[in-house]
Amino acid sequence: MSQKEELVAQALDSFAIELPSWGFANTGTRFGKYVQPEAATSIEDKFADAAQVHTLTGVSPTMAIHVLWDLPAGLADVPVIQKLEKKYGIRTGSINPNFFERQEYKFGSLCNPDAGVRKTALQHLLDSIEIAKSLNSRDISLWLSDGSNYPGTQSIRKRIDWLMDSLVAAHTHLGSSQRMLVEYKPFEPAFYHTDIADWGMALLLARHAGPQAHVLVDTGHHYQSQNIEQIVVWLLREKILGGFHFNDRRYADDDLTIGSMDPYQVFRIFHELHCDPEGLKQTAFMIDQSHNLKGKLEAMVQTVSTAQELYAKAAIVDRDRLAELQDAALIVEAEECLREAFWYDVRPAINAWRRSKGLPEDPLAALRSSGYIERIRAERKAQNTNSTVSYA
Ligand code: PSV
Ligand code: MN
Repeated sequence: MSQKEELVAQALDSFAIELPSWGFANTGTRFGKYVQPEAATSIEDKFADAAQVHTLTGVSPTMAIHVLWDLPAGLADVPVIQKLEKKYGIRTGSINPNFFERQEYKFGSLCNPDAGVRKTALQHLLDSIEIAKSLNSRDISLWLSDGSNYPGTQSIRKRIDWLMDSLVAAHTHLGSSQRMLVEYKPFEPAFYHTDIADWGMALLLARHAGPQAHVLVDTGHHYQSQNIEQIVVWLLREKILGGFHFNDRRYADDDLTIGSMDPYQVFRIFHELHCDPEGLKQTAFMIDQSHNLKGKLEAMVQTVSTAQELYAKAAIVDRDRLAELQDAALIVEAEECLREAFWYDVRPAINAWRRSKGLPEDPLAALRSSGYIERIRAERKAQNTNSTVSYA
């Protein structure tokens, strides 16, 4: 094995990426809904689909769960999930409370000016922590749609205090090995201000909440051309990076497959993570994509494979040499050193790694020839054509 092949194999051995339950169900855009007959229609379907992706890729043993969508009865649904975990060999990953679908949340959840609504939202967060405890889930991943659409309509200042208070209160309920991940997003659905708009706000909130709170970076939640790897470096340096929601974007939160627009960006993020092995160990990789045009399973398999490729490329950067070149300000050589890893074709080494694990060399082709999609299409078709579409 060449040194590069060894580095690729080593990197892949410790790489895992979490699948989102919402990525398997039918979802819509604001304008149209294109129903996929094979989409998951129940939490059991989602577990089955996640298991299929994991069988083909070997690196996605956990599935993130959205509380309201997947556990409509809350804690009472935990035994259902536990049964499915056993049946399909997939563990529950991060628990995502839902702060945006109740009618009361029109003007916010944890930041709502109405103390009663804030209490309801906090209770939901505490229930989600209990759900996570019963399912042995480490991460409770928070994304709020809170914000406002027009200047002057809400007190940004008061809302910070309300949010801080809730996060501090919730933090005291975390189990000793649990984490609270704080996700930021600059806009949508709120268009004037969102209460956690960027990584600075998420960082301050997490710091204030307590030592088990970390920042979650969703790659789609940045302004155009923002340098995400620089944010990653800062968060790593502050030991507060908790994880990623991976997707790609061209305009905003487009939910495109990872690296489909800018693979070099994802490579640079992974490179910065490889530069900090301790930080890397603490960082959860999760997919946050919901596809309307691509087949849902195909998109997931494509995403997992692409993530592996970009992670492996970043693993073979000659970091010692790069550091020397940077220190000597040999800028062309330094840039070429980084680019050399990016352009190196890691696919043969990944194929060899897959062979050694008894996995198909081409998971996408294996999915297509497995007959799985045809089977679920036949089984779920009737229900999908009659069902309503949920949004994600
Ligand atoms: C919001 O855009 C978000 O990124 C949050 O992580 C949600 O939980 C997820 O998408 C829902 O699709
Ligand atoms: Mn997200």
